[in-house]
Amino acid sequence: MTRYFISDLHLSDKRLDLIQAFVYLTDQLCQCQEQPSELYILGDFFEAYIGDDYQPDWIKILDAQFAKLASANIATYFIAGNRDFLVGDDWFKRNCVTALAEQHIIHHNEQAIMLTHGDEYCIDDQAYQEFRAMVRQPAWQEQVLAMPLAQRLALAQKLRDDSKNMSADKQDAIMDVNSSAVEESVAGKVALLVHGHTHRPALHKTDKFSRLVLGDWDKNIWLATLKNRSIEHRTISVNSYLSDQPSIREWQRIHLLTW
Ligand SMILES: [Mn+2]
Repeated sequence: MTRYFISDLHLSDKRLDLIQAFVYLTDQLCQCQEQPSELYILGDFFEAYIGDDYQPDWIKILDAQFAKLASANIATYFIAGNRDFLVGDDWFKRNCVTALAEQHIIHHNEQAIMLTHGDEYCIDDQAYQEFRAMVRQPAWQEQVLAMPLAQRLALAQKLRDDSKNMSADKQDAIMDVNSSAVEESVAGKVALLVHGHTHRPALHKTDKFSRLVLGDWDKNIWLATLKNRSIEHRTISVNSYLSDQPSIREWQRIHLLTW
C-alpha cells in the first residue's frame, strides 16, 4: 500500500498553473503501478471554496481528475482546511472522495500516524482561533450557503483580504503551531503527525514523535509518499513540472523519515 499526502494547494482560477500541476500529478498517480494506493488531501485544497453549487470550468477540470483517481482504484480522502470548510456532501459524492474528521489516525506498517490540517494547533494566534471557531459553526455555514453566488464570491474575497491584512501585522512565531498543543494531542498516541497549514515544510523530530509539515503549492509543488517503512517529502518547481523537457522534470527529496 502506498499513501500520498498533499495539502495547501490553494487552487483557484488565478492559478491555472497549479491546476495543471494537479492534473499532471493525479495522472501520474493513476499510471503508477504501485496499487493499491490512497491519496490524502490535508486541507486548503481550494483557495476559497464557496459551495458545491459553484461549478465553473476549472472546478470541472478537477472533478475529471477525481473521476480518474476513482477508476484507477485510488481511494481519495479529504480533511477540510480553513479555506475549504464549505466543501459539502454533493462534492464528496460527485467526486467519490471520503470526508475525514478534523484529526484522523491511520495505521501503516505497525505505525500509527495522525493526519490533520494543523490550524487547530496555532493557538497563540487568538484572532485566528476566533475566526476558525466562527466559520466552523454549522449555523454560520448555513447562512453563508444561503447567500446568492455573487455575494458569496465577494465574502470569500473579503475573508482572504482580511486574512492577508491580519497576517501582515503578526509576529511570525504566533502563526506557527504551538508545540505544547501538538505534544498534548500527539504524544503517546502516534509516532508521526502529518499536517500542513503553516507553509513551513519541515521534518521535526522529538524523542516522543516526529512531525512532518507538508509544503504549500506556490512556486513549487510538494508531495509526501508513505511506503513500506518510510515517508518521503519531495518538491519540484511548477515550471519544471509543467515543462515539456523531461530532463528537468526531476523531483527533489527534501525530507525522509524511516522506521
Ligand atoms: Mn490553512
